[in-house]
Amino acid sequence: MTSRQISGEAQDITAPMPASLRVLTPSQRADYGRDGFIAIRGLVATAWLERLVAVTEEFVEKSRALTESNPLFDLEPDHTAESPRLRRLVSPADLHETFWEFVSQSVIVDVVEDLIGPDIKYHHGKLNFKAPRGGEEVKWHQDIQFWPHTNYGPLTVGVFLDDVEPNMGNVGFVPGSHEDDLFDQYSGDAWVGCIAASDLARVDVAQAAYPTGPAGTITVHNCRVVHGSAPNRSNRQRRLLLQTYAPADAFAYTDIVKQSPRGDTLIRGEPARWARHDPRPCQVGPSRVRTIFEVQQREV
Ligand SMILES: O=C(O)CCC(=O)C(=O)O
Repeated sequence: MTSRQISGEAQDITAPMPASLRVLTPSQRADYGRDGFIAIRGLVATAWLERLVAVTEEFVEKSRALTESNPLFDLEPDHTAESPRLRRLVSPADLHETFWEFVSQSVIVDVVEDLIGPDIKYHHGKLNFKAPRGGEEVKWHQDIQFWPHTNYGPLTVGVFLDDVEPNMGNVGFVPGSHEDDLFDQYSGDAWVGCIAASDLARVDVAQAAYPTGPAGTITVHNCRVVHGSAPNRSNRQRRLLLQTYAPADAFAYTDIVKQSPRGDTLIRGEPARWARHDPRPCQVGPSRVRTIFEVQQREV
């Protein structure tokens, strides 16, 4: 497998422009098409944020009883009952109706519709934490190799549950990288879930944008965009609710979310009768992986 995978003509990452947009301005939609990501400050209303934070805190309380990670709770090595330090709550929409209502019915689905059209599948989600003065680095990577699909329409919406300033482990996105190579995220036979240093030399990570904003700010990034995040160097926690959606005509090559009851569910519009294929090859990561933190931190 080589890391240069640009054979075949790319398709648009957006659906055809609808007669009217639900949330985005035409220029935000164009920015997404050009850069592969956008950020919208303070989009999610306070009432929603309060509900999301309240259920998040319920899960943090539950984590106090744990001494090691399990399939739902990914813990930092120094997690304790007195001072819980989570890295991730896996698949929150399967665990609480509030999360499911938010990911399947809120304004963020309208944003997704503006970008990928009216027929939408929820693919999977997670709640990533970065504890104060810690949190793990997430190395530069592209998402689609983790959950390959027949086309590159899938995207991920990140919702800030906290006010995010610089140096809080905010995610950096490399503009335009969705149009470049798809990189090999194996190292030999091992799945490492990140881009090799030798390949990174070809990515202009110095140009990465690191959106900040008040709680309720969202980011939307395409599944090919190179992105990553540093540890949280501040004294405040950074909680980021991430959910991935796919146009109905993007079909997953692996059953990676099949263990999730709500994974790969049509949430809006009609099911597709035809799969749409992007001619560019897609690397296929393993069907069963630990979380990105575990995979990347064990990289040799
Ligand atoms: O939580 C973060 O900082 C980044 C997460 C991320 O990029 C991912 O889970 O793919």
